[in-house]
Amino acid sequence: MAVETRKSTCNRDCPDACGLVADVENGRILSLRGDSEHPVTRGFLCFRTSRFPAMLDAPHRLTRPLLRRDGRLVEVDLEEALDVAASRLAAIRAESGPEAILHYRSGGSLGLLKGIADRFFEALGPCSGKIGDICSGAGEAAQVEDFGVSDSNDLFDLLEARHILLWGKNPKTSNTHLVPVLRDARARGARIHLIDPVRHKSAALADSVLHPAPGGDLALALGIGALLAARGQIDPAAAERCDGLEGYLALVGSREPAVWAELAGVSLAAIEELATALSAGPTAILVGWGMGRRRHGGAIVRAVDALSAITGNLFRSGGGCSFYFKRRAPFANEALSTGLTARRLREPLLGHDLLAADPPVRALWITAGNPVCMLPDSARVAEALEKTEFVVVVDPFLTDTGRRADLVLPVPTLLEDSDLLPAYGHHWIGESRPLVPAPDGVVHEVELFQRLASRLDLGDALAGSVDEWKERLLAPIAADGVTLDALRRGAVRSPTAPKVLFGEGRVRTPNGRVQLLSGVDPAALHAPHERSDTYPLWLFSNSTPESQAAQWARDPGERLLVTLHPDAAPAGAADGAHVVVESELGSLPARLCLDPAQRRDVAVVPKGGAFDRGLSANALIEAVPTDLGLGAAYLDCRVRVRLP
Ligand SMILES: Nc1nc2c(c(=O)[nH]1)N[C@H]1C(S)=C(S)[C@@H](COP(=O)(O)OP(=O)(O)OC[C@H]3O[C@@H](n4cnc5c(=O)[nH]c(N)nc54)[C@H](O)[C@@H]3O)O[C@H]1N2
Ligand SMILES: Nc1nc2c(c(=O)[nH]1)N[C@H]1C(S)=C(S)[C@@H](COP(=O)(O)OP(=O)(O)OC[C@H]3O[C@@H](n4cnc5c(=O)[nH]c(N)nc54)[C@H](O)[C@@H]3O)O[C@H]1N2
Ligand code: SF4
Ligand SMILES: [Mo]
Repeated sequence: MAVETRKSTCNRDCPDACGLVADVENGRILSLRGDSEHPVTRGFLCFRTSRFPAMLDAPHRLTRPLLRRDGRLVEVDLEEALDVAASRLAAIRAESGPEAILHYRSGGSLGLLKGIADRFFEALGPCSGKIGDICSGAGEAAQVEDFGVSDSNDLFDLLEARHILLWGKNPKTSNTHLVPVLRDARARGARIHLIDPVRHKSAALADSVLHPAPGGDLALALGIGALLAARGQIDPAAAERCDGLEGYLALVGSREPAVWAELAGVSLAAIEELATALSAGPTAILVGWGMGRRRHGGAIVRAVDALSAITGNLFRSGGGCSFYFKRRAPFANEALSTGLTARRLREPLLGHDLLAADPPVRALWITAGNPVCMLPDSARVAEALEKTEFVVVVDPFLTDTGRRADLVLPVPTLLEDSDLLPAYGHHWIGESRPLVPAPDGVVHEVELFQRLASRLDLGDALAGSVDEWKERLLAPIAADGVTLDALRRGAVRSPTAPKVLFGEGRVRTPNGRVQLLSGVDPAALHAPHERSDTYPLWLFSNSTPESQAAQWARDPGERLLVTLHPDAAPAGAADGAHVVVESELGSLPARLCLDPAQRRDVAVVPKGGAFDRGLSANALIEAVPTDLGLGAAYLDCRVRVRLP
């Protein structure tokens, strides 16, 4: 059989939404690479997705539904699985109302059509859902408060920047296709400043690297503001473009820059350097998602936003304060979901809220997520699932969450998918189409929910082919040329995204003015320096190139890998030693990696790993919400590392 070249788009929870190109023979992928015609992908893929074809045959790949019988998960056919799902959902709804059914959907696929699950549970009830966002909740809420929207200048507008602040960001690992753009900007003369308590690979991209105290960024940003004010470097237009300038200036002026520097755990010279970078713009700030995952994460992002606004960089080409690309903006999202729910449980406290729910949640439906590994206080999440009467998990693979289900329904993987993929790291829209067919009996999620809907007499609420659903979502931009035909020729830039987001000098708040931060919780400033002799280290659970959250592209090993400065390691423990990482919540066996480039108060582990194998950092992390947006404060976790 001839070798055919096919194209698709990666649907992973990643900012890049890469164009994929595969050579396919006889329904098998011979090679997978990045699309060289895609302006952002530029012909390469990340470690984890370039190795994904091997996952199609992995032992935990699901090709048939699993149903719990006599305590064990056994394979059944799809008809039987859907009959069981429909009859249990119908019975629970009849007895306890749709409120007793909770639908939890995470970002395992960023395809818009995965929202068909939301539509199903709206039509069935509305049923219960979640509120909050463990990924970007605090940062997004902060930007919406300040700017009325969380969106970005065009990605390639970075080429106009003279300075770029990578604030809590590790693009070499988690936003790989930003790297060539940063290199190009640097070749055109931009200086890159990296601000992160952890030393990581992206330091190689930067002209200057600063390692502030964990969570010290609030003091750092306020200190930079104080220095800009003292130097008379506030943009004259700021008074007109911002509300609350007086309050902001009073806040930053409440301490000397040197005092802010000390609170941030940096030198005064470091604050001076960043203030100079911001006043010698255009200066772009790229705000990482990690910083928001702290108790005061919202305040931190607001303090960073303020720097961009008061220096005028926010409104300039080559400037901007980018946290997120508002990927859903151009679509008819209401065709899929109106967001109706019976009640909402808090995502960062899901384990707690499930156990405490009154009336109880009797059926829990989990789509595209692995909460047992990825939500904080994972032992409690696992307990909550085990205590729930009927748990359904929809996933291409068997995960720790699936192992606790009563029913597991397989779906296509990213190489077999068909969907629309706008990105959260640039403004190009891609379409995914199967590079290879899904295994026999594994159907698209649209069809899966349609078959369930017909068993539950939901009428035509979900009716339409996959392509018809795509066309409905594209309706508002079809006249601008974003059609399925166009997408099949290559990714198309969103016609609604301007090159410079706030180029007219106004933001999207009701009065068009930036809402500046003008007060902070004093506790937020002292948190970084709170000394704890019992738990002296801050646990960073950061992205690693080898995995997408809990989905590993290679075996993660027998033990959690923990990286420490040699001075922070237990006395006598050598590189590779077996150690134990302990928090107030739990402890995990680990393997030590010594790195003299790290701060002495940090411990770095991978962000996601298997809970049942003792590899999930979330067994150590308390479930605490962030100050804004109901995110999870994953990074405010203190640990100690000791010998076993
Ligand atoms: N390889 C890979 N790529 C991924 C993912 C993955 O799991 N693996 N996940 C994807 C997902 S879901 C998302 S949301 C994005 C994640 O995007 P990010 O959350 O930006 O990803 P990380 O690379 O973990 O980077 C977080 C960085 O924030 C830093 N940080 C933490 N606390 C602070 C602080 O107080 N101050 C400062 N200045 N920095 C701090 C951490 O040290 C770390 O370097 O990436 C996506 N890309
Ligand atoms: N300690 C710590 N915990 C964290 C973070 C951290 O930085 N530190 N980061 C947080 C962040 S940013 C995020 S986004 C979350 C991620 O949390 P999750 O989204 O729960 O993480 P994943 O392990 O990626 O789980 C996604 C699942 O979706 C499945 N999947 C893939 N494609 C499809 C599909 O098309 N349909 C369906 N139904 N399923 C599919 C995958 O096989 C996988 O099992 O984790 C959070 N947890
Ligand atoms: S995971 Fe991200 S970087 Fe990797 S192929 Fe997919 S979109 Fe590209
Ligand atoms: Mo995320």
